[in-house]
Amino acid sequence: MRGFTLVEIMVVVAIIILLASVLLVSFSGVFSKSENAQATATIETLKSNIANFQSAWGPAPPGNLQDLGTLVGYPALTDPNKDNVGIEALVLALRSKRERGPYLDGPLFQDDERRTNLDIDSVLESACAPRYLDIEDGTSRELFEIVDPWGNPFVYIDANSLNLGGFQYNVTKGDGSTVVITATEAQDALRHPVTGAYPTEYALWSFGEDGINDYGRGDDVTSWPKYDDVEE
Ligand SMILES: [Ca+2]
Ligand SMILES: [Ca+2]
Ligand SMILES: [Ca+2]
Repeated sequence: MRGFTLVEIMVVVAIIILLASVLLVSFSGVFSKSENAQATATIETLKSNIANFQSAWGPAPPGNLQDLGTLVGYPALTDPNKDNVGIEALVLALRSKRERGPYLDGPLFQDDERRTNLDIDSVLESACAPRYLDIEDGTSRELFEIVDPWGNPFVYIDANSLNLGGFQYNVTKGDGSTVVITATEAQDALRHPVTGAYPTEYALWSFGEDGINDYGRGDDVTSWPKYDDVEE
């Protein structure tokens, strides 16, 4: 009986490597699909929370603390820093108990994996009083962000902020780096290539798996129907 030749062994090893890599690729496809599905699910939850806020307040939640302060009758409210402004204002507005709030999904708010505070900031205690923001007693005054499955905060911009000349802020990514979001760039990217319309009242998106801000294009996960299959 003869043994295997070196060439035969190498062929077998090559086949095993090939099969393993095919399996690995299909598995990672499954993982990225489930992460995309999770990002979509979080956006759908927030959309429904925003709809409840709108039915009580009229407008969509403001996309910065200055505008939120004006809405709740505490005009001195300002963003303590230039990081994560949109999503922080959204989360804070949805936590208000006024009218029929709080509007923010309980399990989402309790989930340490999805609720974080990457820039470690908080809102003034006086603004949390029942006649202003009406944030529940005993809950944190931290300015939280909701993050996507890749650890990056969702980006929120309301129609008013979009139209403020020069409006911009940074998004602190999970890896500590920051990305600048500008209203000017958002206006270009969010405009529908055919109809010229913008997402109604607000836009909420995740940078997607690549962690790069595409303003809702490319692999970003969005609160509005993607424009990718539309001819530009
Ligand atoms: Ca901040
Ligand atoms: Ca924060
Ligand atoms: Ca992206």
